[in-house]
Amino acid sequence: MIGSLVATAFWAMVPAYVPNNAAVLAGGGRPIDGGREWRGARLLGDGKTWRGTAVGTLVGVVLALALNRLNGPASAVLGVDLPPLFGLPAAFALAFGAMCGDIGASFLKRRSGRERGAAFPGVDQLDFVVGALALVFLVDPAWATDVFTLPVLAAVVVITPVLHVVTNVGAHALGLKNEPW
Ligand code: CTP
Ligand code: MG
Ligand code: K
Repeated sequence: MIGSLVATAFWAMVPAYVPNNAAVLAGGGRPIDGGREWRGARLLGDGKTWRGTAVGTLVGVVLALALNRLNGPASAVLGVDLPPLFGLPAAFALAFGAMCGDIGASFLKRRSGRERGAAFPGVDQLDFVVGALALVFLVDPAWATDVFTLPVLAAVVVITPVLHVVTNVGAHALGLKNEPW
């Protein structure tokens, strides 16, 4: 029961988990805010770039389509009912929504006087989840309500911060990321 909830939550959220990590590897180039400031601080900052956002979104979508091919075999091996296949709109919404949540968090960080790279505990771990879920419920409500029942949402809220901490500490240790958050 718990195992099946965690498997469903994880599977459905992979297209939202990976874009931010892909953006770390792909980042650079022109910042989205073009260097503009608002009320004494950068609108978003140099950490939110067009390239990182585009590559992150693309990687999330491609991954969702790849997961679709593994859905049957993985369900059989794990002995659980994994979520129904990702349609293109749902895949895009999860990936792009995750990037937008992270961008929204940077906006809030700059408004609250946090420099680029500063930690914002709680927000750092869940911004992309809020963005991904909001957009997927908007874009493909039928798929989203089918997959994200209350118990699955609860599982997402529990496993995401754990995964986030583990991947970021790992990426920092490997020298891929400046800060371990
Ligand atoms: N990145 C990017 N575009 C995005 C998100 C991330 O290019 N939309 C890249 C940037 O190189 C960024 C790195 O991934 O520096 C790490 O992402 P993140 O931790 O979200 O950004 P920070 O640099 O910490 O900036 P902020 O304080 O605004 O979160
Ligand atoms: Mg950061
Ligand atoms: K972030």
